[in-house]
Amino acid sequence: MVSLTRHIREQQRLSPEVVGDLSDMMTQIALGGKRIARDLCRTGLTDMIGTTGETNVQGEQVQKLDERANQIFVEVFEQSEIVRIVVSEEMAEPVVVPRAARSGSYAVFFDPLDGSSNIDVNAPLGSIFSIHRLDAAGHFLKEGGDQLAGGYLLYGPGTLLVYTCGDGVHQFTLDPRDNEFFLSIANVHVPACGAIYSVNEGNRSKWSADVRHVIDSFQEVDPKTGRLYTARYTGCLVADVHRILLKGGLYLYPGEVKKPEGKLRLMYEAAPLSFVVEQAGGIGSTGVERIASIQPKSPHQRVPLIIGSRDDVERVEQFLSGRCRQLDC
Ligand code: AHM
Ligand code: MG
Repeated sequence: MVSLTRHIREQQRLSPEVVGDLSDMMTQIALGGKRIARDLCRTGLTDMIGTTGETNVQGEQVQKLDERANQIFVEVFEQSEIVRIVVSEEMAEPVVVPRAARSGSYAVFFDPLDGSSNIDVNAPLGSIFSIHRLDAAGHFLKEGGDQLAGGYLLYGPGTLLVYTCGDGVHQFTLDPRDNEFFLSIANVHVPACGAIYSVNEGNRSKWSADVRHVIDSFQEVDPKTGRLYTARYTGCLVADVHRILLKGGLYLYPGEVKKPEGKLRLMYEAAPLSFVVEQAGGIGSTGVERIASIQPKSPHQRVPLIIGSRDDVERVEQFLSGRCRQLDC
């Protein structure tokens, strides 16, 4: 049994000093995940269902559990002497951690509870994290390709932690008997193509003709291969992308005619999930450019996301970027 701590300590690609820092930060993230998982186990028995009455920086209703999960992560990072900046979906402004205001050399971005519409119905939820090193000037808004580590927790029937620090993707499972994460899949590889597509088809009337054409193509039998896709959509990005990571296929949250930037956030949704999927051999794209090379302009910036198996995403990219007007090329 390989614990998360031991796995990080054995990372060869990073310097011993960075390995020590990463181990500390991942221990804190794992602690936050354990606390959230424990709260979620008691859904319906506490007064944590429903909204707080507040609206967050995204203009979305804040659920009580969104607020609780955010508080849990902020508390675990308040103990840190190395994380200087914390950015969360639930907080309008980046927060400076007092203990690390001078010494800290990292910024952590997180979505404390992803898939909030699933809270009331006991369906899967996630937490997403992304770690960047600050540069000499203390800048923390960097492109996805600059991440030191990224990953997510998935709260389903079991609790999983999936992370990469640029040397493959590794899945850990929380063993409730020991309250410890143990390695359950090393070096995850996303199949080069798959037969699952994951998109909210209720948004069809908001899409451009090109996006509609792409989605329609999943409902046709591929004349060359005979492949027919099947649809899966949970409403939780982490759960849907995790399925794609293990089984292949693609997840799409495209831009809309009146909202070309789409819904999902670059720094704590699209970039860390793209880091994971690309480390597993897949692609994270907006449809016209790779997520990893986008220069962020603001902490809560949104981007369209098309992510998953290499061949499936490339096929869509080639069509949407105008490089090929045939979807089967
Ligand atoms: P959230 O972080 O506020 O929960 O929003 C992100 C979620 C994703 O988990 C999910 O894929 C998507 O939004 C669902 O949006 P929609 O209901 O528009 O399909
Ligand atoms: Mg989210």
